Amino acid sequence: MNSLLVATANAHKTEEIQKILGPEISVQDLRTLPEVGDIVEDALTFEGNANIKSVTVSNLTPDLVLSDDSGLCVEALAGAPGIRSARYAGDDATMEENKALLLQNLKGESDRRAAFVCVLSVARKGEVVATFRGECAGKIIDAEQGEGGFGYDPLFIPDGYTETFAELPAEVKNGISHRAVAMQQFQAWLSLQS
Ligand code: ITT
Repeated sequence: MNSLLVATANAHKTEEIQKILGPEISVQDLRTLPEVGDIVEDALTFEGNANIKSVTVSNLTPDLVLSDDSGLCVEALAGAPGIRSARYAGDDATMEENKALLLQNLKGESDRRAAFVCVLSVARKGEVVATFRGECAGKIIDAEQGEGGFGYDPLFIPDGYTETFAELPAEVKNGISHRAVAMQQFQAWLSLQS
C-alpha cells in the first residue's frame, strides 16, 4: 500500500499519522473528499465514533479507510472531557475555551492524573474490519507550556517526562503518544494483510 485515506478533518492528526507511517505511505484526509461534509459523531464511546467516521467515508470510496477518534480523560473529572474533548466548552467552542474550562474545573484539585486515548478504526466498503486502541498516561498542569502539538498538548505532561507534549519534540510525542501506540498496532495488522 502506498497511500492511505484517513477520515479526519483535523490536519494535526493527518500530520502526526504521516510522520508515524513515514514517507513510503502518502496520507490523504478529508480535504481530498469535500463531498463528505460534517459527520455526526453521536456514539457514546471512542470506538463507536471512530467506527461512524470510518464506515461513513468507506461507503464513498473503494479504498481502505482509517479513522481516529481521540480525547483526553481526566481522573478527577470522571473521565471528562473524554469523547467530548473537541467540544468540551460547547458545540462551537474553540480549543482556547476548552482548555480554559478544563483548568477551571481542575482548580484546587490535587489529583492531576489523566490519559490521552486514541481509537483507530479501519473500514472497507462500509464494514469495520479492525479497531485499535492506544493510551498515554500523564498529568495536567496548571498553565499552558509550549507551542508545539495541538489541542490539549500544552497542558499535558506524559509520565516519565518533565515537559508537555507541546514542548517535547514532535518525534518524541509521535513515539509515545496514544496515537503512536494505536498506530503501531495498525501497522502490525497492515503488515499481515496481503
Ligand atoms: P475528526 O473527527 O475530523 O478526526 P476532531 O478534532 O473533531 O477531528 P475528535 O472528534 O477525535 O477529532 O476529537 C479529538 C479532540 O481531542 C481534539 O480536537 C483535541 O482537542 C483532543 N486530542 C486528541 N488527540 C490529541 C493530541 O494528540 N493532543 C492534544 N489533544 C488531542
